[in-house]
Parts: sequence; C-alpha cells; structure tokens
Amino acid sequence: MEKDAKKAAEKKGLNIREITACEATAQMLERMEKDGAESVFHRAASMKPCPIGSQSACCKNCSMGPCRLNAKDPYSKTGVCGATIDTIQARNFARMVAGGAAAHTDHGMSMLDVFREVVNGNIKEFTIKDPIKLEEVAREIGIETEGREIKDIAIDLYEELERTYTQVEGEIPFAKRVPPKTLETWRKNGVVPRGAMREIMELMHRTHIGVDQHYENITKQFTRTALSDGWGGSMVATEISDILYGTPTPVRAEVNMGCLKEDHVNIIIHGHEPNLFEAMLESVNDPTLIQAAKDAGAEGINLLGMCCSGAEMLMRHGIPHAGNFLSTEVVMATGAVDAMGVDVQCIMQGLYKAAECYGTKLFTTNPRAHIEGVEHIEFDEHEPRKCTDAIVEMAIVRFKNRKIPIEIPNIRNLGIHGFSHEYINYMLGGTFRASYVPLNDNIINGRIRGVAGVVGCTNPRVRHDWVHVELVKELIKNDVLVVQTGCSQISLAKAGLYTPEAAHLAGPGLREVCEAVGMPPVLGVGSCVDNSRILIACAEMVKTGGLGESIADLPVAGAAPEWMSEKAISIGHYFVGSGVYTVFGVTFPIVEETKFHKLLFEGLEELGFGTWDFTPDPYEMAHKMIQHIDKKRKALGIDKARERVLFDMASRREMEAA
Ligand code: SF4
Ligand code: MSK
Repeated sequence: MEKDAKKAAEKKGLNIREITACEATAQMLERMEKDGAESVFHRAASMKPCPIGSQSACCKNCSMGPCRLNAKDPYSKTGVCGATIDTIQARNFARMVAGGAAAHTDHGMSMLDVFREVVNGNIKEFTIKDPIKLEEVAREIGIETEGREIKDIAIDLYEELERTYTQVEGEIPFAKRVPPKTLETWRKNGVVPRGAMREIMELMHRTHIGVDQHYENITKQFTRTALSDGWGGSMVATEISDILYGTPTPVRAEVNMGCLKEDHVNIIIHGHEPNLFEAMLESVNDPTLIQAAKDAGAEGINLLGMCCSGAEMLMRHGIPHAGNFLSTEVVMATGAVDAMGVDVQCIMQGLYKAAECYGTKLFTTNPRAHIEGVEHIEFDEHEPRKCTDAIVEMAIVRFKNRKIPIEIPNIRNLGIHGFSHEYINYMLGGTFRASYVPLNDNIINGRIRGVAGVVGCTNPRVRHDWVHVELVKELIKNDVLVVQTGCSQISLAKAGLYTPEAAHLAGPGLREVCEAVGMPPVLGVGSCVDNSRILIACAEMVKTGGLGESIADLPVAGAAPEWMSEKAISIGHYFVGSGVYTVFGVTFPIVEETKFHKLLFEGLEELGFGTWDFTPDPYEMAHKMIQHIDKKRKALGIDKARERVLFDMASRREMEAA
C-alpha cells in the first residue's frame, strides 16, 4: 500500500515544496518519499475529490438513491423522491452542522462530567484551579455567589450548565451573554437554541427523507443547532476547562518539530480534550518515571502537543507544540516520537501506518475513538494516571529499543501564546484600567481597522499553511488585528508571527498599538472549542460601547482558509448566525447560483445575521474581509476616524447619537 501511494505520488509528480509551506513537514515528507512511507499528502495526490460530492449535488439519504444531480444545470433534475437541488444541498449542509456541533457539544459534555465528579469529590486528581472564574461565570448566568461556599456555587453551576445539553424548552444559559440586539434577531427568526441534544436530534429528523423539504426552514434549524454549539457546547467546554485547569495568560512557548529532543523520551498528545493531556503532564513530572527514563539512557521525558489539545496546552501551560493536523503522520518520520497518545477528533486513521513504519507506539485512549490495529488504553478520569503512566512506560521501552535513525528538523519558533478573552482586558487596559475600552477606542480612532478571526484546519487540497500565513500577513499589513485558534494558530506560530517583533509586518496603526503594549499582531486564543472566546470577545466589544448595538454592527470578520472538517462548518455557521461575515477557502460545498446559495451568501444578512463568502485566494480573501470591515466602519460613522485621537466616553456617545 505504501508503495502504491508512492507510485501514485510519483505519477502525479508530487512536488513537496508546492504542497506545504512548512519547512519541517517538507523535510520529513522527503524522508517519507525515500522510505516509501505514506502520508495524507500522498493519499490526496492519488485520489481526486469527487466533483459532484464536493458541490453537494448528490444525496444518499435513502436507498431509492443515491441520486446525483447536475451541478452545471442544477434545476434540470430532481432526486427519485422529487427532492430539488436546494433541498438536497440544505440537508447535506445541515448534516455537516449536526456532525460538527455534536463533536463540540459531546466534548463540552465530557468536560462537564469531569467537573461534576470533581465537585462531588469522586475525582481527586483534578481540582478547581480557577475559583474566581467559576464565580464570574456563575454570576453571569444568574447564580447567587455572595457569601457562598465554592462547592455550593459549583453544584449550582453544574446543574445550570447541564441545561446547555438537555434543555427541552426555553433558552440555553449562555444566551444571557448574547448582546440584546443580537438576541432580538435570534428571537425574531426563531433560532434561539434549546439544549444541543434537542437541536441536533431535531435536525437529524428533519433531514431524513420526506420530512423538511424547504431549504429556508432547514436553514433555520441548522442555524439554531450551530448556535447551540458556539454559545452552548463549545462555550461550556472552554469555560469548564479554564475553571478546572486554569485560565490562560500570556506565556512564551515554542512550536515546530525541532521541539523534539533526540536524547529525551518524546511523547506527543494529539486530539481535543485537555483531560488526557493534563494527566500526562503529571506523569511526565513523576520522579519515578523520570528516573526510569534516565535508567533507559535518556536525559529526561519531553512532552509535546499536536493539533487542538496541543494548542490548548500551548496556551495554558506553554507546552511545546510539534505541528498541526497535516503534520501528525509526518512527524513520526523523525523516528524520534517514542509514543503518541490520541483522544478524539482529527485523528487520521493513517497514523496507524506511519507509526508502524517508524516504530512509534501509538495509543488510542477514549472509549469513543478506537482505531483498528492500534492498542487501546482507556483513559478514565477517576484514575487518570493508570493510562498516562502506562503510555510513559511504553515510551521509555521504545526509547531504549530505538531502531530508526533519528532525523529531527532543526526548526523551532518561539512566540507568545495564551490570550484568553479575559486577558485582552488587561493587555490593552492594564490592571488599573482592565476593560475592552482601549480596544474599542483604538478601533474607533482607526489605529486598529477591525478584528479578524482566522481559524480552522489545514487541508492537503491547498498548499499546507500557506493560505493561512498569506491571509494573516495581508490582514495585519492593513491594520486588522488577528485572533486565532486551532491549526491556523500553529501555522502562523511556525511562520514566526507570534512575537512582538512581528509587529513590523503590521500597518502603522496596528504596529503602534502592538509596540505600545508589547504584544504580537496575531493573538492565539486556543483550540477549536475556544472559538467561543472570540464570540465572548465580540459580545464584550458590543457591551463596551461605541461600536454599535449588535455583533452584526462590529467591524469584524472571520475566515477558515484551509478548512476541512464538519466542525469547521458548524463554527462558520455559528459565526454567521451571530452576525459575523465569514469567508471560507479550499472549496465551498454548494452549487453556485441556486436559491440555497443565495440564501447563505446574501439572504441571511438581510435577516440580520452575518453572511457566508468564499474564495480560495488568500489575498482576495483578505480584501473581502477588509471591505466588509470598512463597510461596517462606514455604517458606524467611524470611517473617517483614522486620525490619531483617543475618544472619550462623551465623544463616543456623540458618535452613536449621530
Ligand atoms: Fe434520492 Fe430522495 Fe433518497 Fe435522497 S432522499 S437518495 S434525493 S430519493
Ligand atoms: S484540530 S478541526 S484540523 S482546526 Fe481542532 Fe485542527 Fe480543524 Fe481539527
């Protein structure tokens, strides 16, 4: 099979420099080519995407089909049941939202399970690390905190947040965080989410053959479902992770494959939930295990992250990060990865072959995610060290018996990570004047033109990392402050944009702000579920004043230029549902010039939501986003305010009144 992939790659003339902008990944791909090993890049080269499926012009929702419609003449045919192109596309899109929202909300529910067990004293290894945040979150959703014990508040918080998932009727708890005008739009359109379980269940029902056959009505339900992810499941995952493991503050940390150490036992944790990683942190610091590693001839144990749980640990604890989604197989070609433990989401099945080829011990740990042929050591939060100690022990054995020659790319990139939405208060306001006022002021006076969220995956259908990096460079050059999560954050960190010195790449206004505060022009806020931090930051900007009354009024935009997962579609749609202009790259899973396309790309904005857009070109993408930001600046009457004057409250009120 490896040989087949290599042959296919050669036949296709796979040009490594054209498929990745990541030097370390390129170096390891060269090694894999020599070794005849297979990677996601090889498989992508040997398999063309299905042209009908990529435009969502087919349906396999029943066995009268599968039905294929003509993407070039979309209204020339219907499915056997009579379903039109709009119904088929809306159903397919809806099921992507359901898949993505289910992944995030199940992750959030797992976090809540751990929280409940910690509060009830059934899990002793984890504790509440941030009781201040616990009280703040509780207060925000209406729980009395004054003079009460932390444990009592925590019990109430658990019960309240459980409604995020199970609530049959009424609005979810974090709807209280949504700016009133945005919430009004949701209520008017009937999309305020109930519990995620109900929303996802109803969406799956409606997309069954013969149920909801009006694309507008299907769109309403997938909007509601996506919002139950962003302001529900994902937000709970973020907040509970901070309460249990600590709210991030800026930390210096390194990324890239050069963080592997030849003379250490190297262990990588890859996936999405922080629980496994937090327990692993304890294991690698255990003196007995460190001694065992030394007895095996190692200098010590080196723990690294990949993908999103890596991004979360990078920003919370400064744990080095070895690379994003597309590098997870490739990193094993270094020969230096002694063990890799994975939990859920974005774990390629191809890891199995790469691990086998390069002798890495690969372990699945989550009951939801096994891989055929891979050893499973179940992670139980009640006894977390049982799993993580076992992985460390096996990594030590592998270190002792290393047979593969080691080749570690000598590339490491230092940067500053860990900008939680809370920290943005202090960063620009200082401890004395902690608030979003300085951020809003700098937007109003035009030093910062607007804010862009650039997030999401990497995808072998485009040049790895390149689209992210070029897009972000273009944005900051035009004074747009960029916030990031997930694999995108790692692309930019590898490109060296997470240093305050990178401010020299920014336009004059943004550079001035970065230099005054000593911050990078690009702020990393964590993993996929931490996109909820961007929603909270948007809500804070509205609350702070001077930038309109709803999220849709803000000069902000979002992008996922190399997206690939259903989670990305759910994220994109909860941003659109919240009022944010959102542009995706790679490909968009809809036939153009259909009624459904028109609804997503124009109609939603008319209803008071944000809007979707698409282009694979990073420069065009940046300028589409800037154009939108400028449109919003103009509507706010701050388009001419690019003079260097700090606005006080009185002048802001005056502007609002104008
Ligand atoms: Fe074809 Fe309709 Fe069945 Fe889909 S639901 S496969 S369009 S017959
Ligand atoms: S890990 S969903 S590839 S960001 Fe969250 Fe990266 Fe996308 Fe997975």
